[in-house]
Amino acid sequence: MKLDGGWVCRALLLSSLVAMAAAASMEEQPDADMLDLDDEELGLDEEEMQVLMAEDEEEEDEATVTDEELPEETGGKDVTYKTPVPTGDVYFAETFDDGSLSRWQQSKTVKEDADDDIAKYDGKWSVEQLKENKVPGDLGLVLKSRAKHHAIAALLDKPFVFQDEPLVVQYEVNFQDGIDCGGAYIKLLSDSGNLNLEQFHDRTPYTIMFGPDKCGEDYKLHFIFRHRNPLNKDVEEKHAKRADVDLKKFYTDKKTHLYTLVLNPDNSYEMFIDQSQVSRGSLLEDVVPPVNPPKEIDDPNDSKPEDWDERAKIPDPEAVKPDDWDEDAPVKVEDPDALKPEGWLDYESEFISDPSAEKPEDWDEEMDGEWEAPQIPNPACETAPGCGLWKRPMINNPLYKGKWKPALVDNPNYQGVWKPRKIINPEYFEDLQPFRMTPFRALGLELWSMTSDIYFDNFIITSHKEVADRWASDSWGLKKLVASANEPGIFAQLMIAAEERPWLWVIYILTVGLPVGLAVLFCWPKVRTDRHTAAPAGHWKHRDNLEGEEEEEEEEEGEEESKAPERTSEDQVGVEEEEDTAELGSPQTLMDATPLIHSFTHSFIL
Ligand SMILES: [Ca+2]
Repeated sequence: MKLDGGWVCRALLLSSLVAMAAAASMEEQPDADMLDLDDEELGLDEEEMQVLMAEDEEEEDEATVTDEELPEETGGKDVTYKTPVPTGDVYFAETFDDGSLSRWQQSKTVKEDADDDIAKYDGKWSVEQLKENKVPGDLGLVLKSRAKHHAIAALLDKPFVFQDEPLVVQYEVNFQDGIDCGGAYIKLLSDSGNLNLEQFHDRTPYTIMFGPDKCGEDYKLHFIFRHRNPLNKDVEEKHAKRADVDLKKFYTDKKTHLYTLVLNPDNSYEMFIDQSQVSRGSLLEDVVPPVNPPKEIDDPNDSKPEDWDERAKIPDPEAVKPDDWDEDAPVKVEDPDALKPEGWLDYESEFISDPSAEKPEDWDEEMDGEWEAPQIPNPACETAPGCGLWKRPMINNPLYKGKWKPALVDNPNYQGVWKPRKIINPEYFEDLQPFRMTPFRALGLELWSMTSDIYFDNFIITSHKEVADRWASDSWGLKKLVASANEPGIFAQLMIAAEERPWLWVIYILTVGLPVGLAVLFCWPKVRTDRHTAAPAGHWKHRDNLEGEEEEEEEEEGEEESKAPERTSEDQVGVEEEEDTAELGSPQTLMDATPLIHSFTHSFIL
């Protein structure tokens, strides 16, 4: 028993130390990640590193202050921001870093079918820095109003025409105040000839709608395109299937996320968040409703014939009710085996007239009728199994069969479930190139939100994914770097997590607290014994010779204490040397080295 206790003690101490060491190493992890990010994602030449300072003095001051704070924020790494420049051909690129909306047009119209007080597109837009994890010099477009309609749009450098080149659309969104109910999607406005950005509203024809949207607990990443029916020229919205990942974290963590849509001339599409693919599919197969209608449809003029037999099974016409089948046999019958309990009082009534009752004095027999005493339970029955006429209890009738029904057999005339015949769909067409959508020539945001301060930045429209990727590493990559550097350590994260989910404390206590607690529980009595032993070395030596019962040990403790002073310091040294030599020997001697472990733990804590 003593031996087991010692090992348990050591195991607990060891597990506690491992847990502490693991926590310590995890705490170092964010720094390591940050450094990796720094090296990989900055990717900027020294010559390129210039701080873009805002033009007016106020902004300049702000940028300077933030810049001074930045080394601390980024763990000592100096992050220098330069407005990104597209590294290839683009249709549109916008950083907002010049602080103006000069190329953007705010809508001056009203939303159709909306209440008068909110119909106007009067939601405010602003160009400003992120509220948290600022990158000095980096500005973005911010939706500023709650519960208002916002609409703003900008013309592309040149219209995008869907031919043989892919379409890559990318931008950043940060729900700085979270998102209650609202969208952060963009619309690529169709090149309709009469496109007027001042009149941009919810019905303005668009070619593609793409981006995050959220209401209630429904987190969406829209990719909708408007397809023109080549026969009747009707336009219909086609919705891509839902993303394969849980989107909630992207919309609620108040970080800047990067949304990318890639459409290819082979009709494949891909969606990325933070450069990780979250959905892919085909415009021909993975959108609802499908681009191409079915070749055949049910004939609307066909109807089921009256004599169509859809019964797969029918009652067996050959079956005959067996002669001994008694449909009238009752469900329950009296139990013929029941016996009247002994002592049953056949001639006593269950209730009798109350003998103590008296006719009230004011009883008027003419008015009230003849007086009768009230009925009470018969006292004679209280001690008997029963009174009055004994009846047999009812049981299930073993002869009961109920109504006879013939068994079901396969219907020889079964014709299957009726379906209308198919005819060629008069509206059938086959568009094998849904990628070739209506050209677009403006990018617009037409949004309603119950939460303000939605931040947008770094819109880019190009045909080259690598251009968008490079653009992202020069812009969003820096935002990510700063945000990562400002991440709380693992300890703080655990505390934050526990604030939201108090049950996590149970896990923490089990993983760290319990081993420590048990270690103290198991080891404490030994420590106390060790401490009040005057000559530890002699004591260890003595205990080596013990076979192990605690009672014996306690009994002999007094003797040890009286013997101990007789030992010389040299004796003790000699014994200690012996102990050191023997320390790696048997488990017993290992157990006896507990003070060493205590000493080690003590110095670790210090
Ligand atoms: Ca920017």
